[in-house]
Amino acid sequence: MIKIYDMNEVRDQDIFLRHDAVKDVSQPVAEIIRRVRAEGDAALYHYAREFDKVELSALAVTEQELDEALSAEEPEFLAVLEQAAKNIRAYHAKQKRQSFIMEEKEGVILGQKIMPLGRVGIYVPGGTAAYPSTVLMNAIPAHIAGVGEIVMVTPPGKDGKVNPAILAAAKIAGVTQIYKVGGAQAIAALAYGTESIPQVDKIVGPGNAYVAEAKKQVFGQVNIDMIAGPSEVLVIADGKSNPAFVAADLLSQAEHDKMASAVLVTESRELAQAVAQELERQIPLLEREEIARASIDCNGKIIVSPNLEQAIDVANRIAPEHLELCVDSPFDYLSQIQNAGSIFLGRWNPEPMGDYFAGPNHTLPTSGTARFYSPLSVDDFIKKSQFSYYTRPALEKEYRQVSLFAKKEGLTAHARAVDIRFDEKEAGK
Ligand code: HSO
Ligand code: ZN
Repeated sequence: MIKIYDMNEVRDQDIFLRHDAVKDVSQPVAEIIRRVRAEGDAALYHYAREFDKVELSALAVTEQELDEALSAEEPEFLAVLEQAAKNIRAYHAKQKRQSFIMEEKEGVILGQKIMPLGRVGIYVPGGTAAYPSTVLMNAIPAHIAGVGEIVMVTPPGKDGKVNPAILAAAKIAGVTQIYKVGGAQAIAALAYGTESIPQVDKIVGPGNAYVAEAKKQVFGQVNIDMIAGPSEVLVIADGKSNPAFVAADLLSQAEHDKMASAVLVTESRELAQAVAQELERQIPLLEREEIARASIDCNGKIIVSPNLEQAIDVANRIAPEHLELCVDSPFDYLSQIQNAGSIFLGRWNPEPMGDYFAGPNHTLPTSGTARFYSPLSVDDFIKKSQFSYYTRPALEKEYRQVSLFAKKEGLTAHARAVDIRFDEKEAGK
């Protein structure tokens, strides 16, 4: 049963589960990366045998397999995927940045140009965490940024096939290549390239402890997105809230993982008690009862706060991945929220709307990292170059200042590169 606390009984750092106790897999991961670098595809076939228990004849998913997957899916589900993709595209299209060029001084042109990354890798977990929604959320921003090649990797099942819903989502989202490889070996393949799998510039997407560790180890060779921890939701609800709705929202995150944290902060002790009872009523109705039960009992909390302002202060201090504001006039509080990955405003906006459909991304900073990380966005798939241009008269106006600056740093070759252009003796050469 979930526990109810008074605000002063819980420390901020204990509100969400801390997961610094994850087991250290750096050694086996380093060995997998070494072997993929040394042996390429042969290592990938080897690990498919060892970890996925499958003898693959090829790593790439063929067009035919893709078409088969699409025709295997229910038209009704495909229509939902299409609509979700449309909403996600419309939202992310707003994130596109413009290059700029400025000429504020005569003869000086300065600018910044925005370019898509050339090739990105998207990791999609297998098994029960194989979410087509995550394919949409990772691939669509890349596509909108203009990334030319979007390479997806995902572990095959024992039958050598990839979950058809994942393939359908990949097709809709604009993924360009798909390979049947998972785990740390997939990350190594994307980072260094093999005979079949092209090297990418950035790897995004969630994964288990091995995948997360592999991403850390290849960082620098390639870029990576953030390292995701277990899901978290903080629901702030006033006394008018429907306890059944609040309990359902908490459970929607609790069912992800035994390590997930679902926490309610409310000013109403009555609501606190009613939600606790609702959780007991609803947990047995769930297909993933065991996971939700473990998450709620171990990491779930209900905290009674003296008022809404203090509830918002808690949110800002712990920086939740998801923050629900189940109150009247939720927009009144928006400006007070400083730290949260995704903010769900109002009583009719349960968190799963964001997981699947509304449009904003569901790849979000966890474990307090919303203090400095942002949701996955088009920005993750672009890079910038800057440029500058000077005419001779423009340089003539400024070179003395640059020369002085350079000499102050003791860098006389720097000074010389500007001075020499206006030295009559040198200019005549
Ligand atoms: N809530 C998860 C994303 C997800 N939910 C995928 C359902 N499918 C990320 O925080
Ligand atoms: Zn979810």
